Amino acid sequence: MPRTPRALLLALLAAAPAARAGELHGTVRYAGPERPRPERAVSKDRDACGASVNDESLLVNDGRLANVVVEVRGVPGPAPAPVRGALAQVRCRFSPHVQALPVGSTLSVGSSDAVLHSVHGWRGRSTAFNLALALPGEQAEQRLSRAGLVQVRCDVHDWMSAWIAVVEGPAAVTGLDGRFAIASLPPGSYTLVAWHERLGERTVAVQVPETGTAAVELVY
Ligand SMILES: [Cu+2]
Repeated sequence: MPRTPRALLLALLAAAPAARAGELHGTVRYAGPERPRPERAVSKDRDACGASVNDESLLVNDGRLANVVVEVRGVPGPAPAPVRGALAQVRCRFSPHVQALPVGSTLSVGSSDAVLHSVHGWRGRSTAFNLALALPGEQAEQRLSRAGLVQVRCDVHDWMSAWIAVVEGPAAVTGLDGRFAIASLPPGSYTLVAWHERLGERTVAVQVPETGTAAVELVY
């Protein structure tokens, strides 16, 4: 009996294997001797910035470490699609402090402060970009076309610092609870590379199952 195109399509769909994808989730713990740095007094623009700023370079809650970038290396298939990321400036702090964005993403930068900020991106000692925002509500955009770490500083307020990991693989950043999750990974054996601004890099081998989740724990 000849098949109609619709019946043929349904038969093909039934024969196609379901797309398999697993999820990786984990926790980053902190067992090291380093301690958070104390708050520091603000030396200028106190009306807009406040009297003091807390240090965000080492955030530990109950032994769990925030702001760790985790990236899965060696995943086959297309790289993660570019997205639109955001970097805000509120009371002379960058927010978020750490983020991971795929190569080719666009960073949308905004300020709600009535003071001049520069949004100065550094790759090591080289300037990657430098945007000036002088008015509340002002916006600027920056494309992130190269993989690697970018530190963002403000040339006016030396305490302001943020990090952008421009990544080639699936990635996430740990929250205040030290946890992260990366979904839709094809099954396989990969390397998970973790990076923290003060504590450096750790790598761990991970195995993503055909369905379900793999759990991993990292300790600094
Ligand atoms: Cu500033």
